[in-house]
Formats: sequence, C-alpha cells, structure tokens
Amino acid sequence: MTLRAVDPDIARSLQQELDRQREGLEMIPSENFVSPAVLEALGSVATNKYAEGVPGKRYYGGCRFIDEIENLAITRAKELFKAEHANVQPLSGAPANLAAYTALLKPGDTVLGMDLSHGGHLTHGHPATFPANIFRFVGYKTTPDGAIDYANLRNLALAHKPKLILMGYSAYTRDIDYARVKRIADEIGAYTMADIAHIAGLIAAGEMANPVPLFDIVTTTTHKTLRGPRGGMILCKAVHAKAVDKAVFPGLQGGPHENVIAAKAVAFKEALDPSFKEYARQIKKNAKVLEEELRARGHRLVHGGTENHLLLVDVTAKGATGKEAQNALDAAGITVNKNAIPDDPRGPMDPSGIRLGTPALTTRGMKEEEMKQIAGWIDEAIAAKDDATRLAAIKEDVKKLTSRFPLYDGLAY
Ligand code: DSN
Repeated sequence: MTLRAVDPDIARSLQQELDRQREGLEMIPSENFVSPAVLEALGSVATNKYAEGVPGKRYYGGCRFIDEIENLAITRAKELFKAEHANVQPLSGAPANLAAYTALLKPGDTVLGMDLSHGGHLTHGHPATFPANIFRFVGYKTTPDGAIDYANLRNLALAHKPKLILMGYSAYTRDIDYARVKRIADEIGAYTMADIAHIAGLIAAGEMANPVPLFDIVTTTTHKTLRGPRGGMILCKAVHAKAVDKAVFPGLQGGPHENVIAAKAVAFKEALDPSFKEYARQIKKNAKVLEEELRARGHRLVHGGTENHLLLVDVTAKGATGKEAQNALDAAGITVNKNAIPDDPRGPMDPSGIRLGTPALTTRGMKEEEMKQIAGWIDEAIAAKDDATRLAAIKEDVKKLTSRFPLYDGLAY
C-alpha cells in the first residue's frame, strides 16, 4: 500500500512540504537538497537492520551487506577528506561533537572554542548544553573587522591551558588558518579539533582549507554543503581511531542508522565526482554576488563579507530586527534564519541579524543572474516588512523564478 493510502495525513503534509521546497527560495545556509539517489538510499531496506559494532565486528548476525555499505561509506569519506580514519555512525553533528569530546577528554578538562555570538555553535560549550556540564569551555572571539582573533585565541590558550582547541562555526564567513592554530596547540600540548559541518562540501571540493590532515579530530554533519542525508561523521588520526569508535558505540549510541549510512555513501560518491567541484565553486560565486549586491544596497555584512557559502547580515542597520526580517522574507517566499551577530545586544529569539546561504539554490542550478534578482527581493522585502501586499507580490515573483528550476521532478506523495 502506498503512503497516501496508509496515512493520508502524513502524505498531505509531505506533499505540502515538497511544494514549499519547490516554490520557495531556500536560503538557510545549513540546508540543501539531496539527490534522488540519496533519497532512495535513505528510504531503503537498510533501515530494517541492526548492526551494533563496526564492519567485521558486529553484535548481530546478517550484517554482510550492511558491512559492504558501511565500508564503502568509510572508504569514500577517507578519500574525500584525506583522513586516516572515519566513523560514519554519528547520528548528527551534536552527537559527533560529544563523541569527539569524550574520545579525547576527561570530565573537567578545558576546551577553547569560539564564543557562540561570534559564530560558534551551541555544542561548543553553550551553558544550556550537556557538554557544558562536563567540560569547562572558554570562548575566543572575532576582531572588530570580523576575522578570528588568533592573538586573543593564543593568549587564552596560554592562560587557560585547554586540553583541546576547537575551530569550526555555524555563522562565520571566512576561511580558517588551521596551521596557525596547530602551532598554538603545540605550544601548550593541546589537541586540535575542527567542526566543519557547514563547510564540509567546500573542503571536500578543495574550495576551502582542509584541517583533516593537520588536526587530531574533525567532526561534521553530512547534510549541509556536503549535500548528503541528515547525519554526522568523525574523521581523525589513526592514533585516535579506537577511542573515537568506542566513544560512538557503545559510549553514546546504539545501533547505527544503516539506511542513513547508505545514503552517506551515495552522497560521498557524488562529492568525489568532478562535477561536485564545479558545484562548490558556484556556491562561493553565488555568495559573493549576493554580498556585492546587498552591500550596494547599503546592507551591513558581518565579518566583512564572505569567503564561503554564507552571509551574516546585521538587519538593524536597515531598521528591522532579525525576527522581523525572517518573517518578512518568509512571507515573500524566501526562507532564512534569524541569527545573533558578534556581541549582539539583542536576545537570541529576536537577534540583530539574519543568516543567508547559497548551497540549496546552487543545487537547483541558480547562478549569478538569479542571485542579483534575489538580492533585490531580499532588500525590498526587509524594507516592506509591514506591507503584506508587497510581500505577497514578491512571493509570486519568487514562484515564477523557482518554477524555472525544477526540484524532484515527478515526485508526489
Ligand atoms: N543547526 C545548524 C545550523 O543551522 O547551522 C547547526 O547545527
């Protein structure tokens, strides 16, 4: 029986979500559209199988084909990122980070990571998270011109002697000097970790610096610029392989989601294809055009612009709050998320900024010309945040544009 016959309520919501994805402009920088092949692997029979353990050393029978799948995912991940070891089982980014911490640290150890409001991530030590109860997090910041403050990072490292220095961000727009950070870590005998969740696809394509050959441990999600299924992964030096595998299972997780691992393997194969390099280049080109077009319209770009797939815009400079801008853009068919800016004087539910990204639009085939058009709509929608008629008119224009870039042709629920 089809999904529609078994559960028309879920089928209807899925169809509406598909229509929303088709008709709107998806500009949340951490979102993307997986290929039909990834979607097929995700919805496959591999979801039925328990396979606790690692390939070749499982606690369940019947794992022969699952081992083949997971081994392919591991081999491809190692090739993509030049890694000595890969664990593809983490369910997502937060569990991957927790597993990385527990593999390298003891309770009470200090971690030096980026302050959340300067572009860090909740799992890098926000007091509301579980790791913050176990480890002591110290936050470095960005300079007023928006780059990582490496001098501040070094001073904090010398003062606090962290066991781990953590790079990697969810709202930072520049590339990272991993070699410089490694030198600082070596001065104090600290481990190095990078959370490359946002930029993994750009790194795999050679479009951003790769920390994997240099750092002890690198975590990522697989669903952002890497364009795989929702999931996580840990890459590390061979010397940490055992500790990482044990931290994931049995340390933190039970049976791995092998359907997701199959989908990861497919996405990694796609990312190894030369066409993925072109995709990653276009993501960056598109972000650059958006930057130029928004700046030309008087928008304030945090971190001084972009070197990757995302932009952070301080919308208070245009008389809006982050929440107002997000809502106005939503009404105009453009999906973004409100986001804090460095040392944001406003609260997290209605901060000063919005985050914009180009990975999903680039997957749809949009290029520089479309970015120019979209920058104009973003500017207009923020200015017309209280004008429902104008926002609805932009939404119609957005619909016309997106209809020229088909998404999941033929799919229906
Ligand atoms: N939630 C992700 C993001 O949007 O950046 C990070 O975990």
